[in-house]
Amino acid sequence: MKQFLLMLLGSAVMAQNYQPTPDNLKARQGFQDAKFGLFIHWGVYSVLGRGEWVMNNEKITVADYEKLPAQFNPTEFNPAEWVAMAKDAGMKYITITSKHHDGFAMWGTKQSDWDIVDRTPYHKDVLKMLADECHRQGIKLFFYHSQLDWHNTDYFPRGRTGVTSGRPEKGDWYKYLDYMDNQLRELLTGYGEIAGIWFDGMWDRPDADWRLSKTYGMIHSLQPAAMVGSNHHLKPFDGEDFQMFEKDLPGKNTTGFSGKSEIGALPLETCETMNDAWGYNSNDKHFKTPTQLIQYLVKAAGNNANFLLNVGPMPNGKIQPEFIQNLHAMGEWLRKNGESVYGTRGGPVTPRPWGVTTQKDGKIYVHVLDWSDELLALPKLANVRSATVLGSGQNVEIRQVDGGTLLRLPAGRDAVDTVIVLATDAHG
Ligand code: H79
Repeated sequence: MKQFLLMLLGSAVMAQNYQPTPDNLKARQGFQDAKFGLFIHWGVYSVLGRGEWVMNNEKITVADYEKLPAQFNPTEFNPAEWVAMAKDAGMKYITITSKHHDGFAMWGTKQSDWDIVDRTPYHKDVLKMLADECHRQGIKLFFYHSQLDWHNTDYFPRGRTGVTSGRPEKGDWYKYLDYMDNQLRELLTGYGEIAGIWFDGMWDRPDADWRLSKTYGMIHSLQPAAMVGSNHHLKPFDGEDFQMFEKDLPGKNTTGFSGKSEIGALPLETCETMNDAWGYNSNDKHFKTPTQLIQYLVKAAGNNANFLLNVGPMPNGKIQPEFIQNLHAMGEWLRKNGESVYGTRGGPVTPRPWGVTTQKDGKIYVHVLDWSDELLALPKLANVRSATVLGSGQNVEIRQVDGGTLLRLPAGRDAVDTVIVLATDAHG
């Protein structure tokens, strides 16, 4: 009984022992200010051009999948171009797959030879090349890291996926976790300042002992400002610094797996694809339009969340032109309207069918995304001194009425987003 109580006490203490450093708290603010990032899914799967789940979906065995690296030679890869593209789009950080579910390391890991340096004719550490360029151009870099592994034999007992990989029915789980920790240590010691680690795949074995406190503790001790997040589709665990939602705005569950993602108190992020694929899919022409992408960014900001928008580069190292064009269009919009997004937090009016609000520095930005009528009624907003259209500065009539605040919207509505700036007395 006594032992049981001690155990309970132990786990209660363990569950609450993470104290973020001041630098980490500052990084969280900077992260929320940044609002817009580039997600990059790149691995040997790009050779097949059928997405990053191809090994699992097409039941490719490890033995056959191991034939891919020999065909992966991204001689056209130019990290300066990628970073310039992200900056042109108005993105403030990059999150790239260091290892996806296929276990293939996109850097010269010493923990195995299942990596780009040892197995491909390219022989170069693309993460190092990208990290150096990010530091040179002053853009933050996160690593996406899959905890799930379809290649490592010690990922055993296996979970919901990766069961058709032809691996032996035995393995040492804790040896696998050591391997993962050792790989993470390489990433956090050999690549300069890392903004954070974006974990994915825990949902493959929801009941396994993932030894999170050890892994998270190691990351926080190696780089205290680096932010840890995990796409486990649950509410955040102790030791995490941000919370992400895959293909869903916070609180929404259109994917079917965000149902338990209760919104916590940490900085939020939502990620989306430009077509329907994360990893390069040569047949996927289902591109979202620039308007849809901009509106998603605005809605994310109105939901107090960042937007991490994905590209899946081709096996030659280039990014397909459709992606580049749409990213450029987003940058054009942000160069004119970025004030209403960057550095903001979710506004005083929670998201509505007509749009969202954001706020910063004594200003409320009313983003009218879908409203054709002249009058827009908001809940009562006291202390508003003036209302103008962002960009033109055109005056907007505002009237306090019983039970609310009315805006008379300009006749020429912007098809993407009509932004009304309310100057308030409150400074914050
Ligand atoms: O990296 C990208 C995807 O490859 C990865 N996350 C993004 C960022 C991803 N992996 N899986 N999913 C997205 C969808 C997850 C589906 C799930 Fe299930 C539903 C996980 C648990 C329930 C399907 C069914 C997979 C396991 C059981």
